[in-house]
Amino acid sequence: MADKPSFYITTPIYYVNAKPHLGTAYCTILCDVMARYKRACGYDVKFLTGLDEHGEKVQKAAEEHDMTPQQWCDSLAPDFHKIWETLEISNDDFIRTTEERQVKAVQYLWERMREAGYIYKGSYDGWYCVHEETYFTDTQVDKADEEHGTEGQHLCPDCQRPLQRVQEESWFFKLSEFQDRLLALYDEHPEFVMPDFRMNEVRTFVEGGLRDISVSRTSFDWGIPVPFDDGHVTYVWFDALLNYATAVGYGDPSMAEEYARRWPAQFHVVGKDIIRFHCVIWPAMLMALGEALPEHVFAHGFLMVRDEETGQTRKMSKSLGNAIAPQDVIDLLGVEGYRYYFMTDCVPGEDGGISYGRMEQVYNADLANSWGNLVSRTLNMSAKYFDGKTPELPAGWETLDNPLRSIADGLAERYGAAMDRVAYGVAKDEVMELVHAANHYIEDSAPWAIAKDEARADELVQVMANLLEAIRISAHLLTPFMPETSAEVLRRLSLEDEVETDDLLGICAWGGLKGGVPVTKGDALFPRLQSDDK
Ligand code: ME8
Repeated sequence: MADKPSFYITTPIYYVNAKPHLGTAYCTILCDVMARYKRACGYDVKFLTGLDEHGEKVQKAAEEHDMTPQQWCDSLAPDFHKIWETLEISNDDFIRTTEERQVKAVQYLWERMREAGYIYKGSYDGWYCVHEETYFTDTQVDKADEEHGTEGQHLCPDCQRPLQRVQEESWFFKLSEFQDRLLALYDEHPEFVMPDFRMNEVRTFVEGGLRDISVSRTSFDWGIPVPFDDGHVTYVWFDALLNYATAVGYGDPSMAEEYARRWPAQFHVVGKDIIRFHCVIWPAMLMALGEALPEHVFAHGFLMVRDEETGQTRKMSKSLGNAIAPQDVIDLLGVEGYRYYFMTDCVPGEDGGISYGRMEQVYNADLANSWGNLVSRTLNMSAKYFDGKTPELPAGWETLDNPLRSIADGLAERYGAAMDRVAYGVAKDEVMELVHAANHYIEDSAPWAIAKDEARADELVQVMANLLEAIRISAHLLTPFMPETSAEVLRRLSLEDEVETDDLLGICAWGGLKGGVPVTKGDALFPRLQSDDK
């Protein structure tokens, strides 16, 4: 492992105040696809997800359920583990901020911050939104009140829920000292914020001036104690952001080697709602600590529900009655169809308009009619014409020109370039070009006609080999999206030893098919959906 380059990718740690939903699943699958792709490219991947368990919001939710905050967190954590397992999430670690490792790391952070002189004690007087766990200034609140016409009631600029006035003694982090260094970071590393259009938002915010932020609370106690000040607990974001470093051993001498190898992270994937925390506060915290900065923060858009009649999109919410539960989508599309739809039909950086109609359309067109159909027709023909096997392959079969080989040449590289910039839809289009071409090739070459003519036996071998090889390569490239069906396709071609690869480029070179080995026809991979199935 140690000789492979490290690739460290993280999801946000989700609040335990609610069960996992389509949005949290979207972000987690997005990371999973990248993690699987990078593993297949030979990286030693660490993929982290977890739960954000402290803060007032969690404390309140626990009180409402007559539980202690820890009991409340413990009661919800299994739901996350369960849904991630169902959705084939291949995370290597799962952090909960109530774990000992996080408590120790946060307390270490406090000591380092104090030594470095980047915190001081003061008093906070301003607005707080418990739902967003975010502070707001009078100016921000006034502006939002004006915009939303809230008639004297002060509402959260982000979520429009009523705000609290907070007046308490607090420790502050000197964020204001980092404006220049943050702007220099954005100039020198424009790829720090992805996609690039999100950078403007971050830059404008920082250019507007930064205030020191309150990083401890005294009015409730569900948080990590500040080690040198009784009665103060850590502000939930000051705690939460550190999880990414904790999980690779920040502040733990017994993990020094791991930390040196893993940190900084290559990718923090987050929703667009929390980029300020990740692109402003987090790098400033790391600068204060003298730690390296993550390479990329990728901000994905929000899932919006598209009304099939009007075509309009709206935020998904329980109160609007348009919320879709992950299980509803799994019931309709299966897990792999679910992953494929969200990862290839929603553009990761933008808001995605989702609808059941579109899900069904994508599933039927791409998976049932194209990919599934290609596999089933080709494997059936191979089994029929070659006695349950793939054809014996004559030397040099892979050197002959044909329309599929010309698409497959350089395909893994084109696909990889798209995957690296999280353009999953573009990567999928590259693979689907080969799949569609293979379906056309079946029609054009009509193997059933060739099979009737003994004089054309060599031609039949070549045509079937080309088709099977196109399937083998497509299965590999679709693996990050649909790991189980791809593995199944490879097994049906007696290529089980290829399922786990760390040389995606090498394995996708034209000509890797095994000749004369059993093929399994198997059930349809993606049975066609009829509209009334949902
Ligand atoms: O913010 N569409 O946790 P959170 C797409 N604990 N993604 C969505 C979404 C939607 N409609 N709704 C939520 C927190 N998400 C903090 C994070 S990290 C150190 C601390 C996803 O449970 C999206 O990725 O509110 C968003 O950023 C995340 O869930 C917020 O999860």
